[in-house]
Amino acid sequence: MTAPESNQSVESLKDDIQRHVALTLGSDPFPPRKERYYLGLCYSVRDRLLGQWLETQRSYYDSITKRVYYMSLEFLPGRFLMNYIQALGMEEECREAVRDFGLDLDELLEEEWNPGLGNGGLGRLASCYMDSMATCKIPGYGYGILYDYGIFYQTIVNGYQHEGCDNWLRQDSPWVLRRGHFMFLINFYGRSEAYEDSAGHERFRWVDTESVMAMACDIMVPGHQNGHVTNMRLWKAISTRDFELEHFNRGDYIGAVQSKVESENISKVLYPNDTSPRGKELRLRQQYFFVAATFQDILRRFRKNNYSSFDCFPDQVAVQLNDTHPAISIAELMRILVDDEALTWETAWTICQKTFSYTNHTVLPEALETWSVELIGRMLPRHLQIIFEINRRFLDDVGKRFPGRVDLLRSLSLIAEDDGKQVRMAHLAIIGSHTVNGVAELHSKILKARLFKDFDNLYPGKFTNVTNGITPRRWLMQANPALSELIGSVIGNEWIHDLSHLSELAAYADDPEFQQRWQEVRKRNKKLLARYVLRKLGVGINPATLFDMHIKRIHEYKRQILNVLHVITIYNRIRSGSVAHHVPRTLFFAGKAAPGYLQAKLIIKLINAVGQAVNGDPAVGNELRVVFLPNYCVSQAEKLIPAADLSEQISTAGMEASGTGNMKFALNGALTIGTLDGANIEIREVVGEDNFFLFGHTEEDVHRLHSGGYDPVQIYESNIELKKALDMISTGFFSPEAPSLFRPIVDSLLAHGDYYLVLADYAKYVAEQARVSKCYEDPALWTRMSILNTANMGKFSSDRAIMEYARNIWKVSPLT
Ligand code: GFP
Ligand code: GFP
Repeated sequence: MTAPESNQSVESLKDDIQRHVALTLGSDPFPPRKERYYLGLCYSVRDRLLGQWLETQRSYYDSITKRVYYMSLEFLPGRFLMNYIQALGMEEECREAVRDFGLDLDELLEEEWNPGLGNGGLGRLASCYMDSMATCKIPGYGYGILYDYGIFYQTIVNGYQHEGCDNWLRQDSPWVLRRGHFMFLINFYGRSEAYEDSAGHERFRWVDTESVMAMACDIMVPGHQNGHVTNMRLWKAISTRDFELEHFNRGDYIGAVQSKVESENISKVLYPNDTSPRGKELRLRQQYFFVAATFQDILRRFRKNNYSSFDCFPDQVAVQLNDTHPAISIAELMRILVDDEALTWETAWTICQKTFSYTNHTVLPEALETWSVELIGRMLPRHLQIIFEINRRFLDDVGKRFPGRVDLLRSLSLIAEDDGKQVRMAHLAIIGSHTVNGVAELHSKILKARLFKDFDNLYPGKFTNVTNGITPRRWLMQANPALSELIGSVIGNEWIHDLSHLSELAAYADDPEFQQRWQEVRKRNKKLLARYVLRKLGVGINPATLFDMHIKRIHEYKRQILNVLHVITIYNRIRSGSVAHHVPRTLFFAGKAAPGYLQAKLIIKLINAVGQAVNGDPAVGNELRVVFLPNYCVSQAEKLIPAADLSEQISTAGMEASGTGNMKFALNGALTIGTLDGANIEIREVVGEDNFFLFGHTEEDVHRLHSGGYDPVQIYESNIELKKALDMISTGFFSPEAPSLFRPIVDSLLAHGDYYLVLADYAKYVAEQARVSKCYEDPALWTRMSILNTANMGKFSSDRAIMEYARNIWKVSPLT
């Protein structure tokens, strides 16, 4: 750890904390109060990073380096305070300073609200990547929106999910630096007007627009003890100063103010996913708002370096589109270059294609974004013209290369014609980018072989893979201090910067003394979690049981239902006294269902109903417990994952693009039960077949079964345990007050064809779970497997992923 500099001493920290309590917060420092001292500590830590942040930003200008812009409508950074403290290498000093005031650092940390500015994997990935960009010194920025309301706050009432407002900025955040002087004008609506320029060329301009301002709000993202601090710039919508003329002229003052207030709604709320965004005008406004603001900022920086020509723009700027949410960027950059900068279409297009790259995160058809031509035409009339022109030139080109292939033109077109005219944002992103990547090997293969096959034929080499990664700083060092310390005691701390060093642990996998220390750490983590559950839910759980965790968004493809069927099966076996290899288990579920996704919400109710039946049945005793932890978020994951024995990664093969939760569990020594899906495949490759519980149909099987011949009813009829479990659900065993409550779930499996192949994988899953129990009964074997999981996870560091992006896609090098 770094040696304390003068402002890192305990005494200087203490002075600063009290100074901030008195002079920043205007509070009496005596007696020391937790909430006040928490903020005092935040400001004191922030002070120590700000200098490094400024220095880093200046160094980008000094070295005239190419910069990366990671554009993402979602970020899930988790709490900042401990992350900042560890980045500065000041944990011990902070502990001591607050201890001297009679306070406890771990308690202060709990004061912090989680910024829920994302839905799930995509947003958390963006934050892991920010951490790695800073740690690897890649000159880059994150760009997004500062939502006033993040992902909803979930409570469970009578077993049902309830959604509450997450107004995380209610008390302001010490981490958000509002740049009130830093604003850009963003236009919407109006019309595109043709005119002739002085040379007699036809040109276009966007006129009669409505506008709003985008204000920059910055959050620092520090690298780990390297003095490098990256910026995450999130935009907030602020109304323009001039009143709406129309209202004003009519003397309608309140009307004018109201339309100003409405314009500020743009950055009010994060959209939950899983509900089709189609027709959601505000969502498209958010996308353009953040794109237009970001590009003004990018161009401002580009100009600050005094470039004589835009030809070198792609040598200075790399833009990564995190999914298609920022894909309208492509039309925006074309508009800027052609309309404002008067470049030719061809020059502008070449610059665009050299600037952008696009990451796809899903193959689920309902998640592929489209916007109606009508909506884009109304809100962004000039952009629609540009999109049509991009499409016209593109289809001309395809037509020349493949004459007579009308089917091909239809499948590649930017415009889908079937369901009213729709702009396919993924097609725009593919055509306008130099590189498109999937997020795990299998997923990237599916993109090339199925989803975007025609594009892959057209542009050989454009599609590539970058397997996702997670930051070891947050997901091992910070979340699991006890295990980190144990690891450090045998192999040192280099793994924090280079996760491949974990492989040195393999030598200790069979060492009885090390095994025992490993088990002690795991036991301790389980005890801590049991205490947390007791505090949160008032439910006692036994740390000696196998902790089996399924924590992620609730979605049918993630198959929480398959897990529930296994729970019911075990429950029935216990009741009938026929337990083969049953090891006492505690099942943890956590995750949010999109508010409009009724089936997912019913699954939450079912999990809770099964939990109620199981936990309340005296015949079960301590053999089986089911808990659903409300309001899953980054901080909760940090508490759960270090205490897991078993990680459930059981999506239908081919449907989970990558998964990153799977990596966090394995890194912390949990064993995985999983399908050959997403990054599970690569995890299994590195940890070894013997150290992974595999089951289920492959992606090719799934494809075949979907093409015809799959009969879930026949499986139901022929498997007694399965039939019994399903019958209990459908006849109201778990919902005596409303016997048909869960019928829609059983109907989706039997009457509606079981699209996610739950029944097809049930028997293999239950059998593999029996093998899990059997292995768990042998602590030496289990511990060996657990150590080997952690030891082999080096590949899944987000540092590795970021360096792949940097080298192969962005063509940038780390600052020295
Ligand atoms: C950044 C910071 C500024 C700082 C400069 C240093 O500016 O506060 O003065 O770097 O040159 F925001 P931009 O990179 O945003 O221009
Ligand atoms: C999506 C995919 C995941 C993938 C992440 C990050 O997550 O498989 O790991 O993106 O690439 F589904 P969600 O945002 O949908 O949770």
